[in-house]
Amino acid sequence: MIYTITLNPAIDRLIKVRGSLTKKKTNRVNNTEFDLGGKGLHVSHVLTKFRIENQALGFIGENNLEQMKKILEIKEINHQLFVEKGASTRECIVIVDDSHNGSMMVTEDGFHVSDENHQLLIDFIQQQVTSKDMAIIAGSLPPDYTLQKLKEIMRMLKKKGCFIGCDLSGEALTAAVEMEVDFIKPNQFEAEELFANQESHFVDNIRKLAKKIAYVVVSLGKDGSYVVHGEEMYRVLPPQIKERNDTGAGDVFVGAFLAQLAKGADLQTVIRYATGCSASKVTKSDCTSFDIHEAEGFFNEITIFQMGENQHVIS
Ligand code: TA6
Repeated sequence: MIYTITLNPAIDRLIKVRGSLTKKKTNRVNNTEFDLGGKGLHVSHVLTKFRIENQALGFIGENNLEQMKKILEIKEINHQLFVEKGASTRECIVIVDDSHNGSMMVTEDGFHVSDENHQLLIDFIQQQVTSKDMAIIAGSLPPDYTLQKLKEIMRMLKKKGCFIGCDLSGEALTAAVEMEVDFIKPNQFEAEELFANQESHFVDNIRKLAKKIAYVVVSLGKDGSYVVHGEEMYRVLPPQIKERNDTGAGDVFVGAFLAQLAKGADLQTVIRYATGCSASKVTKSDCTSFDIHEAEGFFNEITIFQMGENQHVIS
């Protein structure tokens, strides 16, 4: 079982505007849709598409419970989300326009999670998670949710001996690194922040991280990624595609990566699926859709370059 943990879930309000989104201009809306939001929930959606048994854990607001439940049902998300009374699940506004030049995301903070609900999550992990499972904690922390609480979750998962992945940023990412989790996926800026006090070269710093963390991915958006596992380090170049909405591409990458790891695929296959699925996601206009067959069709267009002494292009 793979457990995804979304501490700060969201409903994505996808707004499509006509022409190019421009400041100081009246931007006219073509269409508005609601989609699943929150990084761990997105990962669950990907795992479900790969038919990997998974359960989404986290919290959900009482006030717009029905709307969120409907979205979870449409996306076939198996979940155990603890309901926060009197709270509303936040909205993340995602704006796309006709320029095919990236989406814009404006997100609310989210709701305060009570100590009782935090404890319910801890108890659930204690009772259900086993060493054979995988867990991925993804997305921002809710307001006032302390680093201590996040560390408590990580400690409980560590105690269980399961594989732990984290798609976190800032202090939460630092905590994940200190805890020596098994997988992280910072983007370039998050990684630079992490290496702020280190003098060595960016690539050497990534290599160093991989001495403590089994799988380190640094995503570079359109420019692909670095992937390091033990002594193996790869620079991955994605296929060239026509971009429609890049929101959620990182979550699809993480979901496909974990799905392939869970299936026992070799690292290069893992990288191909993660990169291909994420590219497929970017060609779609909503925040979650991607196509596994389309991703497989991209495999020949993905370049995987092995770095180090024995540098060579693998495909
Ligand atoms: O990665 C995209 C996304 O999952 C959006 O769908 C949106 O809900 C957002 O991230 C939430 O990110 P955050 O870091 O605030 O948890």
